[in-house]
Amino acid sequence: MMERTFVMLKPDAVQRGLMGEILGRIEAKGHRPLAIKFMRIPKELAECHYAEHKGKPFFNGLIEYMTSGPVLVMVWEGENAIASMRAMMGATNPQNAAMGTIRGDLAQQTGRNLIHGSDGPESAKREIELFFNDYEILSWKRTSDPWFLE
Ligand code: D4T
Repeated sequence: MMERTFVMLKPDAVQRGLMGEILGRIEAKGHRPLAIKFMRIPKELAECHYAEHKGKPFFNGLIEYMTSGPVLVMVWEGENAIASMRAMMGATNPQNAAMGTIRGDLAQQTGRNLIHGSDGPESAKREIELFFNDYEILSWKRTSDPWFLE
């Protein structure tokens, strides 16, 4: 099924110069970018994005980390894009993430795990709407699309 998912390269990915490496993996997989924005997340937006974790012991540290520098927020479209992105990312704790995944190959700990991807259709919709206006999201096809999906 064709799906859209929200993906964020967190401040450590930007600071470590890993944007190109990670974007390259998503592109090479065959997903299609619909929106890409480089931004600094206001504290209120970070708290809203992670509202489900409010009150947990790691919440304040998480908000501090997510607002500590610029991030790259994106909408990607592709076949089963939500589960596919989660699989490419690997487990939340990089120590448990399989080699070959972004976190397994490139990260060390949960509090510095490089990337966020929506965990289901509802969160994808909610997160896309939280970070993007409709006019920022492009509908387009790539000439290479048929080489990924016939
Ligand atoms: P995100 O949402 O950042 O893609 O991560 P996940 O979807 O993989 O994992 P999550 O929602 O359970 O956690 C959100 C965010 O909180 C940080 N975190 C999480 C943390 O610092 N300590 C913890 O114990 C947990 C569970 C990392 C990701």
